[in-house]
Amino acid sequence: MGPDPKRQPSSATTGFFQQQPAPSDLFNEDEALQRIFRFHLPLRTQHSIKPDLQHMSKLVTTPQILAWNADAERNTPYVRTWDSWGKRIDQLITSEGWRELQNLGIREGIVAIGHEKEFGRFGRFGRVYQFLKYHVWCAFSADVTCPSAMTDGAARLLRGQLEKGGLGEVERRVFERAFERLVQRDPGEAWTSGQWMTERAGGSDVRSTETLATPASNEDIRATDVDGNPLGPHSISGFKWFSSATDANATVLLAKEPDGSISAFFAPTRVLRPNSTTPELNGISIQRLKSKLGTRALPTAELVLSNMRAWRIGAAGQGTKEISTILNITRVHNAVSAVSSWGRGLSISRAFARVRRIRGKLLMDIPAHVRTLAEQHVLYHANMHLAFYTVALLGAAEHPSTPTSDTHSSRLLPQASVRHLLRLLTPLTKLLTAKAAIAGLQECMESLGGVGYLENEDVSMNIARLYRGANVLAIWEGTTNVMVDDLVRVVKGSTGQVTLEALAGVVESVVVHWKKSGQDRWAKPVEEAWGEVRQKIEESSRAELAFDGRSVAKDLGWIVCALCLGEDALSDGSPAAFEVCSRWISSKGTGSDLSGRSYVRAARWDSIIVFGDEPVVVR
Ligand code: UCC
Ligand code: FAD
Repeated sequence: MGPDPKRQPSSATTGFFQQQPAPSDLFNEDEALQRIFRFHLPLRTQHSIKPDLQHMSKLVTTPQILAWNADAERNTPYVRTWDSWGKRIDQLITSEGWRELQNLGIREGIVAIGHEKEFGRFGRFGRVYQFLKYHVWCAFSADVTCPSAMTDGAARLLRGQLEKGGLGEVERRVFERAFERLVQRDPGEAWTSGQWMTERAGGSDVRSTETLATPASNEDIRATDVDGNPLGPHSISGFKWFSSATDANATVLLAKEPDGSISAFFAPTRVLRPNSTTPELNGISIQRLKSKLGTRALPTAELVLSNMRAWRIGAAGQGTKEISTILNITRVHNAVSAVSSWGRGLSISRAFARVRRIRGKLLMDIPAHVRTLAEQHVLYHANMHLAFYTVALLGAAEHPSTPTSDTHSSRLLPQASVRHLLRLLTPLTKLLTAKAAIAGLQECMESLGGVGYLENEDVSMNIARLYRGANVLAIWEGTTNVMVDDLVRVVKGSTGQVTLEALAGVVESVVVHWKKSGQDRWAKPVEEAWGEVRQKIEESSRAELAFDGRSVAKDLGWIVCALCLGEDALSDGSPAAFEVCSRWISSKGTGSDLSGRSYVRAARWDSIIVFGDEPVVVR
């Protein structure tokens, strides 16, 4: 049908239409990501993995992937509780988009890269590779990255149990098979895992867990898991208040022992009853799905457990300690999710500024607009470094035999200290990146004006969706104050002094390097701030420190980001990287330009930070 001839043309149908912004692919365009890639990886690894990162970066914005994202967001999950014959089935229905994206993540090795032997040649760099790819993927994944994070954590936990040894033969077989499936790249074979900790009485405080584990009775002994392995000897009954991996094939969960202590358990979610070839739920029923602000494609449920058969993981009563292996992995995923969503938001902001005109000028030529973006980019660079420093520490801690001396980041990774630094930085990074990304995505929305607030059908341009989703990053996997509490647990715990010494060693070695390179203006404030925060930590009681913990976390985060930004800038002498580092340090982490340069010069630097184009003038 052509236009209605009776209708008069009006400005609703003619006149100005905004040219659509076109963000280019993230891996090539995101300067912070590019710098991280070069900073944390030796050249030979860069060459090996670059084609895969470029492939992923192009793939995520292809029409098919965007359509799956739109489908997953539009067709949210629901539960078919009963079948037509009145039988309770609790069938979780997810969209095609969700399932396809989950399969894509599996095929692309989003979990596997961190574990698989093929990538053993990357040693400690496997984790950096994994999370660079994850960064490119996350904003286009409709949050299938949530189950993949928990799957990664579960794989790490089971691998640790297998390495430790001491398992019974059947248990070992079950854990080995589960591990193989969790790190699979074939979606037909792969498993995802959940992490069921939270109950009504407490998510932060899991000591109030009510779900109970008792020895299983003999009558169920003949049921098996889907691989024909026997089920575990524990029977778990109770209620889980939040489960985000409701479609998972397995789960790691907490339950109370008869003596009241808390243990961790592993269970398949589906089992085969005797004489049946149709898998059934392993004593799980879905009470309802949660209605949420964001992460709408993700099926988060309340689960009733009734005689769920499970294997205990580790020693009885050590559940919190055992499951913290998962927490420490998922918190790293959380941090990279935060910077990934924010990075995508900024790429949309940049693209919009290139096409939107105000008073006849492109936004990218309006200094006040670019100044706001420049401030955001400084914060983003700093938080990217924080996230990927933690990732690099994770890789180094998991591969103690691979040397840490062949990258630009080596001063930050003294082999003997990586374990302690990782333990300290994991909660710190989780809490700071989540908060920064939420605030940052708000700025990204605002930078697009009214369009930024819209639930754009084209998910590649929908910042509102990213913003809604990001808000959970400060809540799940431990709230901000719980991360502060964990930080205090580390610095005031039995290895607190060793940890502070480890960080002191890095500060000292970096500061010496900076002074030798003529960067006293960075060295002095960082040295001073470290001295003050260390004194505060050492002189405060645990309670005092927890009370004022957010400010301690902020100070520590500022120092760590400064160390990374400075080392990175010195690695290649990039003027833009020098400027970012100087702004971070002089503004005490607000990202503002306090150089007092003339308006024209300052605006030129803002533009370089946001849009690149290095100037001839150096330092
Ligand atoms: O939210 C969830 C899933 C959401 C979806 C996942 C998405 C992933 C991101 C991807 C984005 C797309 S699952 C639920 C998450 N729940 C939490 O994070 C719980 C928050 N609460 C805590 O973190 C608490 O700090 C607890 C529960 C871990 C600690 O409680 P307690 O009972 O007070 O613990 P204790 O007694 O202080 O610690 C018990 C032991 C101690 O060791 P020992 O006995 O040797 O002294 C602690 O040092 O556990 C040790 N421990 C740890 N060890 C505690 N936390 C840790 C840790 N993080 N690392 C190592
Ligand atoms: P509470 O623990 O009651 O916290 C309430 C407030 O008290 C918070 O502000 C908190 O910061 C504060 N607080 C608590 N302890 C301290 C302290 N020591 N010091 C200072 N302040 C403190 N859980 C799972 O187990 N598996 C899942 O798959 C899962 N998926 C989720 C998905 C979504 C979308 C959401 C929103 C949550 C999910 N959760 C899941 C639950 C999540 O991990 C918890 O909500 C979170 O850990 C907080 O626990 P809570 O809700 O009981 O809040």
